[in-house]
Amino acid sequence: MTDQGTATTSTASSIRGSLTNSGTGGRGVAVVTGASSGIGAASAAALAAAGFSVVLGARRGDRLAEVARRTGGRAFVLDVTDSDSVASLATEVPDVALLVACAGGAYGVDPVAQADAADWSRMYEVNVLGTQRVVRALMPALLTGDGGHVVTIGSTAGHSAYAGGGGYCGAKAALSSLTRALRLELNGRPVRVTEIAPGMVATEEFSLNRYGGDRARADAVYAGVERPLTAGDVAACVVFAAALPSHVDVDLLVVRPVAQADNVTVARHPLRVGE
Ligand code: 8X3
Repeated sequence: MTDQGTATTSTASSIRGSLTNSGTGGRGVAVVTGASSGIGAASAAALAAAGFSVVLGARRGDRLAEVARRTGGRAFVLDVTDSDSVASLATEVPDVALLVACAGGAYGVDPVAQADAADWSRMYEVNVLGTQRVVRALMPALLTGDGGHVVTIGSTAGHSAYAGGGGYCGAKAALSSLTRALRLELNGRPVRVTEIAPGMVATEEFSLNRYGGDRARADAVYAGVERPLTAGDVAACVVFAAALPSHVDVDLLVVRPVAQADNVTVARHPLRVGE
């Protein structure tokens, strides 16, 4: 059973005792970080619809509460860059079936020789260290009961670099390495480890954040592209990997819109049909 329509925002006590795998009767508890928008919010909604009891984590409490209200999950104000915040989440979810580590983002498109190291630090801090903190804190809960599943939201940027992507590609490559190392370290334990690596996804914030709020440059990323991926498309991949039998581990799922052949080969016109 999911708790549709009973969303609450919590920094601590209100979800205690209510979110355990044994208590939900459905697919168990799914924790989604970065859940206040984009792929995280869409994943929370899709997982709730698929029968998970969803805990949504993100920094922006108001926005998070609104998403939780829509999806029927529980909101937990979470900053993955803050170890205390992550530790406090861990005390609230003793049994976790699924962790979707979605908190992340891109900041800047400057070439390596001109980039601001602060942007790179921020990307590494959220995408990589934030994921590591959450995985570490929730691992006991993931190993409880029948075991669990860690899904990291990587990027095609983590698998092939492009000009202007040095910082982001590096951070997502590190996230991919973290994910693969984790799978090796957990071999012999009942925990699946999956990286989902999307290409071009049009969300409300990703490119806007990357271009420092410059709407025109953010929109230009998707100009002319027939149907970039949506957050919901990626969420469907999360549900696909999670819903497979528990002995089936999707190691890496790379997903792009049809109009994108690789990171830099993008058709910016309607797809041609016929001869
Ligand atoms: C987003 C894909 O191509 O903008 O993770 O780096 S890309």
